[in-house]
Order: sequence, then C-alpha cells, then structure tokens
Amino acid sequence: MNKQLILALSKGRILDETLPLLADAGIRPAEDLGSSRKLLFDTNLPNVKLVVIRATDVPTYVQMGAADLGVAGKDVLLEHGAEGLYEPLDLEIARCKLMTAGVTGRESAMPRRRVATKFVNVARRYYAEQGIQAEVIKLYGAMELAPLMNLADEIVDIVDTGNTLRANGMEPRELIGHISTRLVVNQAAMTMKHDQLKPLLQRLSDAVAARR
Ligand code: PRT
Ligand code: MG
Repeated sequence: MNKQLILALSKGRILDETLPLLADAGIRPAEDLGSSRKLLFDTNLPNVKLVVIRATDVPTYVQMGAADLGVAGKDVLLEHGAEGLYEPLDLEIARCKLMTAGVTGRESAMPRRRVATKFVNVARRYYAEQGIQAEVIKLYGAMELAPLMNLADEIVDIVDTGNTLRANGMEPRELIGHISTRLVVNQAAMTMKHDQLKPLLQRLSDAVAARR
C-alpha cells in the first residue's frame, strides 16, 4: 500500500533554505509556497504532502503524528523536548549559535541573574548546570532590548554574526550550543511507514552529503 507522508516545514528563514535542499532531493511543491495562502501542499511525489507552519509548532505536529516528519531548528527542538521524536538527519542549514549575551562591559548581577529569553527551558537548564541562580523571564521577541531597558541582566538568544547584539550595545558571552536545522520523524511512523520513509530519508541525506 502506498501510504501518505506529511512533511511539516518551518516557516521563515528556515523555509528559504529548506526548499532548495528539498529540490536537490527531488521534492518540489506542486505550486509556489510564497504566493499562496494555503498551508497544505501537494508535491511532485504522489505520496508526499507538505504543511508549512510556525517553526515552534513543528515538533508538536510531528510528536502527535499529525505530520510524519518535519524540519525544525535544533534550538526549537532543545526548547520543546524530544519525546516521541527521532532526529535522524542534520540538514546542515540555517546554522547559528545559542548564546548568552549581556550589555557590553557591564558585569551581570550576582548572585541572582535575571535572564530574558524565548528559550526558557534551555536557559533554566543551562544556568542550573553552571550553578548560577537565574530568574528566567519569557519574552516572545526583541530579546536585545531587555538588558538595555533593565528588564534583565542577560539574554539567551540566537547569534549568527553578532551584528544584532553589537548594534544594541551588547556582547556575546557563553556558548550554549551550536545550532542547525534537523529532520525529525514521528517514532511510530518510523516503524509503521518505514517503507515510505526510508527512500525519502535516503534522498535527503544524499542531498545533504552532496553539498559538503
Ligand atoms: O517568530 P520568531 O522571529 O521568533 O521566529 P520565526 O518563527 O520567525 O523564525 P525565523 O524565521 O526567525 O527563523 C528562526 C530559526 O532560524 C531559528 O529557530 C534558528 O534555528 C534559525 N536561525 C539561523 C536563526 C538565525 N540563524 C538568526 N540569525 N534564527 C534567528 N536569527 C536571528 C537572531 O534571533 C537575532 O535576532 O538573527 C539575529 C542574529 O543574527 P546576527 O547575524 O545579527 O548575529
Ligand atoms: Mg523571525
């Protein structure tokens, strides 16, 4: 039987790098994703459909089996947790770093630090591991503003070139982890849809390897 596979893609900057990689792997949306209001798309492969959703929702869709597999940033996966998910392939795109950062030249308050971030779970875990007491404050955007406005001593955020930090009078401090985009697969689907998934995973891993 030719079972359907649903592949969940993260919107935004990851999508811009995912579509060329999918094309390299021979997977093309049946229509232009950018110019459509649709969220569910056919592809050139008769058994593969795409959904394009918020990056932070991808792990949930795949974990719950609403999608069989997905494309998500490692930062999002670290924050969400890996329950019910396999992570068989590093797609090696949208690379960046998860870091702590603070106001340039200003030492962070001790003994208790206020940390603003959207990665609250990652931040709690990291500061606990370092033996630093931290009050973690959840923000949804513009983390760079928080120390300037005295909302926090530090932030935990994504850093690439560091230009965004510098433009806001901040400096990167500790590296929490290197980030890239990963393929995740629903654990039940890996067994139940193995015959459909295996060739798809192979095409993707060949496409990644061909770029090295
Ligand atoms: O809604 P929100 O903006 O919070 O997220 P989003 O859903 O719009 O996601 P999007 O499109 O911003 O993509 C986020 C994903 O891309 C992350 O989960 C990472 O896995 C990956 N990624 C790779 C990045 C960056 N590079 C990156 N540079 N995500 C964000 N940035 C931002 C960062 O937050 C900071 O504002 O770029 C700025 C830092 O860049 P530099 O070069 O100035 O250091
Ligand atoms: Mg964004």
